[in-house]
Amino acid sequence: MSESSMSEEVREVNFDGLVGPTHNYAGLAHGNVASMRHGGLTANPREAALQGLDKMKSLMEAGYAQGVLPPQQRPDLGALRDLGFTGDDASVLARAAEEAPQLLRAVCSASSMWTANAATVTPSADAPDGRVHFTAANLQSSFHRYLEPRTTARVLAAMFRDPAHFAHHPVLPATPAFSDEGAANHTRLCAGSGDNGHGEPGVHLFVYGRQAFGGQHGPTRYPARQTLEASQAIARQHGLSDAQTVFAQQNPDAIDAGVFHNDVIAVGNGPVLLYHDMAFRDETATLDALRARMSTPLIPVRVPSEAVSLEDAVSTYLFNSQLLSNPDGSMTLVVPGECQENETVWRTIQDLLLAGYNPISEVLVKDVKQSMRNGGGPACLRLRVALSSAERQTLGGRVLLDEALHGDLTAWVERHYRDRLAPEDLADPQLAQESLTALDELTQLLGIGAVYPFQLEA
Ligand code: SUG
Repeated sequence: MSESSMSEEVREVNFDGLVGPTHNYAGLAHGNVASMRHGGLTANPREAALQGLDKMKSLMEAGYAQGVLPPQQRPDLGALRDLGFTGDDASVLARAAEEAPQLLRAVCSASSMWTANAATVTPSADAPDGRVHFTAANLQSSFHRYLEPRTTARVLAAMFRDPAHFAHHPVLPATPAFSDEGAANHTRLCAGSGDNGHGEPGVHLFVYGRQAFGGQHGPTRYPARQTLEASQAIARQHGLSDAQTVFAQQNPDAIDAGVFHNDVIAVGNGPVLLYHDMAFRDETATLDALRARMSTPLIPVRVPSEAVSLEDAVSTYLFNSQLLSNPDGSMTLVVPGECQENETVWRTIQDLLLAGYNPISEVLVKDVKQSMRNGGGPACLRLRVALSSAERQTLGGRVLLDEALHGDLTAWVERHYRDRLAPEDLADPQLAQESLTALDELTQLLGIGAVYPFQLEA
């Protein structure tokens, strides 16, 4: 097979996280303005899951390859037991609610829906051994998210299971020096656009918030979640060379304004980097380093603070959009509804992005409000995995969305999910039971085998 026909087969698949049945607003994420603001509200898990499925369906119908990742087992009663709560499930829940309500909220979080934080992925086109490489993120910077990686790694191994095509690396040590939040701080740029674009060799931009060992100062108000040392370790695990990587520090002032991941202030696709002028500590050096490594011209689409303030960027999540390649070389930007509700941001989309000299030619607006209230926009909800058709064919389970799977998942949500979940409902043993029943059925529906602790212990 010629090189070009091989690369033609490569497509980016966006694996969206299915929102779990315990979706709630617990105010757990320090430095994530939306999460801090909405803690204590009553959530609607059913609506959240359906909003996610609706986004997936409309992108699938528009011709983009769409996959799904299952949610996690919540409440995580094993985590409560590890912390000294004993007795049957109902007693563990009751005691946690009484003595440590913040822990109960953490073990109920449906935060695995934000699959941009699930892992960092290197496509086979860039890896020396020609395989797709995965490192599940340790998410050690918050307790509720630290609970995710073990199940995430099992799910990824179940889906990407053929060792001839897929390599899975150990989660980095869960300690502050190697704090890792996955693909939310990793952008792969490459020459190509259009259908075969993702098969071209890529340059990997790793954005870190702080350096564990030395380095320049980080943010002072809110935590920096990604370290340089973590990003470097992932690049090493995946076999990426200096010529393929750029490590850039995030602007600490942006983190202090609520930009807790790089994907809240920048998004890239093909040769395009859409970013806010406050994204990087050293904008010029970052762009120069990318240009020096890319084989075709970088197309920077810079949004200045005068057009969109940092505050508007954070409240509308303009940069947490999905930037998707179309067969004709153009690109579509999938923005959250909040962008349309903000006049300045909407005008910038029309005047600067759509009318500008760049491949972005269309904007799609998706309502993911249930997720947005916890600080998760369209781009947070998906993990990008560029896969050749051979790699797609070896996927385990029924995880690529088609009409039938969408229908089955929608019916599953409607059968099992509550439409109202307040903080005081989290101690309800019935909710824990409902959740296990739903997840057991889901693994059968997806055909991915036993991935949850309750299935493995059985
Ligand atoms: O880690 N929110 C998530 C949002 C993650 C968004 N992901 C990306 N930007 N890629 C977080 O801050 C809030 C949960 C709560 O408060 O109930 C939360 O975990």
